[in-house]
Amino acid sequence: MGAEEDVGKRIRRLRKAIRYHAYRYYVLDDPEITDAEYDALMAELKELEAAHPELVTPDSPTQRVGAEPLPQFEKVEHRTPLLSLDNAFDEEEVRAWERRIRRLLGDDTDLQYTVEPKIDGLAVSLTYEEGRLVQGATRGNGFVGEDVTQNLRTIPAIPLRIPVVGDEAPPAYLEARGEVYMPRDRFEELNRRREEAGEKPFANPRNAAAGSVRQLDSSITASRPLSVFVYAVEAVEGVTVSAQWDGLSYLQRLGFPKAENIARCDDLDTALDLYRKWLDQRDALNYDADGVVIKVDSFAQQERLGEVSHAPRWAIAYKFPAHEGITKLLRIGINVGRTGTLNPYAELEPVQLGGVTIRHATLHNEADIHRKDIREGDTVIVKRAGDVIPQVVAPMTELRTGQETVFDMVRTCPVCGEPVVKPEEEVMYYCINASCPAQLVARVEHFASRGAMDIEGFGARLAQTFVEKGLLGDVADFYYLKQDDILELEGFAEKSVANLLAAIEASKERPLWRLLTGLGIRGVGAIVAQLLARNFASLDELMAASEGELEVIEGLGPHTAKSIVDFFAQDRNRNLVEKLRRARVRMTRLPEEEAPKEGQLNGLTFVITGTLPTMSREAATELIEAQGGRVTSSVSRNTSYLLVGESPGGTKVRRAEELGVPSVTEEELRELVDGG
Ligand code: 5U1
Repeated sequence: MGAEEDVGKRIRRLRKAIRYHAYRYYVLDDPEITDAEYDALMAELKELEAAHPELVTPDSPTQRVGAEPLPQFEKVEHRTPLLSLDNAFDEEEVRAWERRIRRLLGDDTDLQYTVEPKIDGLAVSLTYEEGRLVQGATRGNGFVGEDVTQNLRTIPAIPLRIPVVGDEAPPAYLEARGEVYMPRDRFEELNRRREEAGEKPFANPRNAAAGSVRQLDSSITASRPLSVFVYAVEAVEGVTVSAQWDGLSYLQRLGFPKAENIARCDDLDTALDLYRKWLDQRDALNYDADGVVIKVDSFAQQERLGEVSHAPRWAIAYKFPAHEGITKLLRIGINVGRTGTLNPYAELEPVQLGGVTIRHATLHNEADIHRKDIREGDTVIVKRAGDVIPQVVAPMTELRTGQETVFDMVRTCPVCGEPVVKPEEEVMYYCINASCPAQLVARVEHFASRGAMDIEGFGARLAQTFVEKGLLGDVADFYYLKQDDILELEGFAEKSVANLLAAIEASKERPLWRLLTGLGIRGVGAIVAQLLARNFASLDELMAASEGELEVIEGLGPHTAKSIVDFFAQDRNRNLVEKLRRARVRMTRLPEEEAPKEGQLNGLTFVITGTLPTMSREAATELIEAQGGRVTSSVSRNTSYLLVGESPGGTKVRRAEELGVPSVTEEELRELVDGG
């Protein structure tokens, strides 16, 4: 098959997919993919058509804007079309936009810009005659929309009558344009209620807003928590408005809701600073915004600039990096975890998400892969938000070529080649070969990690090398390493060997809970290990405990109790403990491990969000716990402080705000500890 034919096929597939998603979005209000993903499909199609103009057809989705209005609503022809916006995805594109408009207006022209959030909702036009709302319409295809007046009348933020302000009568005619949206907190509440009632939850606030406005029964719209943000005076009689900023102020004077933090600025650098500020706050806002809109303020200049193909030259949408994207799943690989779990992961064609290049995503387990019908070779939707591990959300089955392969779980361990097993009640497969090198690498890495024995400078790469070279056959071998053995490894010199041996030596004196964590017993992480150290004075005492004795410890479940007993019942593990003992690794608890801690943070509960400037989460947790505080994963009324780093999670920040939980920075935490 020739390359040309391949391109033709891809173009046809893309068109089919775009039409399908446009229909789901515009007609059914039930999209299956995000705007960003839709944009990505359209961008690919545009690119292919630009490279192969002979393949452009008049019915290609690139050749028209929007989709047909729903047949059930009355149609409304807009007096002036509702335009769309050109997008910019990086600063250079915004600067190129400014250069273009400066060329058109004359290089030395004074320019002012407004910077507004680009709210992810449903575009509407609101028409008032003699101060009364007479028509509310959706955008539709930009030229013809739907008459949704009855529905928009139910939204409290939309004035039904424009009041007389001072001695100023309402304008004889006004058309305002804006975006109907659903505040995030109300959206979450609505979805909770829908799920409780067994109804399908909305995918996101935009779908919820659009679905609510486009209801034939307006009492349904009335029951939905909607709001509006108006961003333009499209037409007004009897009043002169000569700039965007003045238009916004005028609308506010007439009683339309004021959007927060809209600014007017004198240069593009300030506008770009504002973009960065919005981007920083994006997750903490109570509405979904997918970028900012930068507009030339003066209407006279707007008029001179005009528009091209349904988008004004005088405005640009500078989009935020997407949290979701589309890419190709090249291969499904398997990682072997330290307990022998076989963890499937997706190897992806690199894709930018939230400003980070994503090459791998988790696939959880075999059952999940089949439930979502994810196949090797699929075009897939991937998602990454905040500090969450990237995930494959779903395949785009409409883009399948027939070449995709259904995933078949391996029957043998990809590292040691031994057969794998799947306990009946579990979803995971395991390699049960105790000497599997992959498990050993993972166990060694875990033992040395900051959350366990904290052997400084020993990470994943060294774990791999030391196991491969046969220097570590189990975790106790750390304490029997010889200078000369390490010196033979590439990249090591006397100084670095001495540093590593000193770090290993220092780890011998770690608190008991760290050793317990480092052993890698299933179900025993740092928290359980600390609980155990509080209840047992030594490793020997713990090893002698029965399941019954363990089960009665508050906070310890029967599964973990069994797992601990099973672990120490194995000769291999008992031998390991003896080997560690001979190396003089501490096996008794430190006095401070015994009782609940007393400290500056006694009784306080923290939740951590975002990346802290100088500490890892483990280090922050350790610091808090060392001072008697607790760290939990979600914000509640019992949370004392939200410890906030860079790129914090929006839900945690909002919840903390709602509940009045104060936020602290890493620096403030240190002050609490040092100066309290
Ligand atoms: N804030 C804002 N959003 N928004 C969307 N302004 C704005 N302007 C738009 C659109 C589509 O369009 C006009 C510039 C034509």
